[in-house]
Amino acid sequence: MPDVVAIGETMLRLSAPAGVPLESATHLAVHVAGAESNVAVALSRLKTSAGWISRLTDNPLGWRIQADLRAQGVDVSRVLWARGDRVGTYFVEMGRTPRPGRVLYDRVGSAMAAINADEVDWAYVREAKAVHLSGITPGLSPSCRELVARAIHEAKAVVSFDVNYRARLWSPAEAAAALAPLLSHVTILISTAADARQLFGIDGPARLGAQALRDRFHPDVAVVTDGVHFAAATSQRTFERDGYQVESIDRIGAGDAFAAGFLHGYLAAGVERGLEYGVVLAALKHTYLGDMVWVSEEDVQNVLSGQDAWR
Ligand code: KDG
Repeated sequence: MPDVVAIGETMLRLSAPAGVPLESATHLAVHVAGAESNVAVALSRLKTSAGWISRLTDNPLGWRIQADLRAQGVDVSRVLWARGDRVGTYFVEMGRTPRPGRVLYDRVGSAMAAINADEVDWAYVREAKAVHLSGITPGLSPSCRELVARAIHEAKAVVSFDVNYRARLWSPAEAAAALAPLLSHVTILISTAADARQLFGIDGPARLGAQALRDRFHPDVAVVTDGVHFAAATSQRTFERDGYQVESIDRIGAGDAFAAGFLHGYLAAGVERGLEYGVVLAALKHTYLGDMVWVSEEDVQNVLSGQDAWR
């Protein structure tokens, strides 16, 4: 049984090459992309075993997702398979300062949106040391909302929850109303400073944001990130950590990399180690195209020691 079980939707991400607008792209790169499976992949690469639960369509697009996650060592044995429905996709146009990137979802009616919580192997979830969820899933459909509530209820150990607000799914008010009752049952609550502000009106520096989130929802640990620049985590004590300078190729998935690093470090040695690994993984993710961070323990140690890997 894996140490961590992540639950959520994974799509195929179709990206135009950097500098090419979607409206004129002649080819699109295909990447397997899902906030929770990104976390499972990074954990697995760091040797924290991970499983992923979702619902996929039984066709070549679903098989592609299964194959890529399995290739990263993620246990996909509990994925539910649909005959109909479809695999969600999304299109990405890469931004370059000062032009923002563009994301177009095509995921309504996906196999995951129609998941039935009664079909999930909850015994598998109960045996994990941690369950990782995100605020994307409850925004997908009523049955996904039920699934997340059930997962929190069934989990016997750590529940890690990344707020992950997605404006293309719902409004801040809708998201806040749906997430608030769930957040008061999680162990680790992770949010960007922007999401904490938009959804919960929590403003100010990451340290105060983390404290305010903990006061509001009472998780064991509240973590607030400010892009790659800074992160703070509050439990009995508050820890802070500066991020690393990055040469960014692709920022999508950096928040998931942070969550994976945090969870990996937290499970091994507590909050401070979690923060340390979180900021390293977020920085490393920026250097890879696609959603996944192709990290190894050696990469983490190189960043932590300021080593140039060529030496
Ligand atoms: O964090 C990256 C993910 O958000 C992205 O790959 C797509 O999971 C996704 C979503 O639902 O937005």
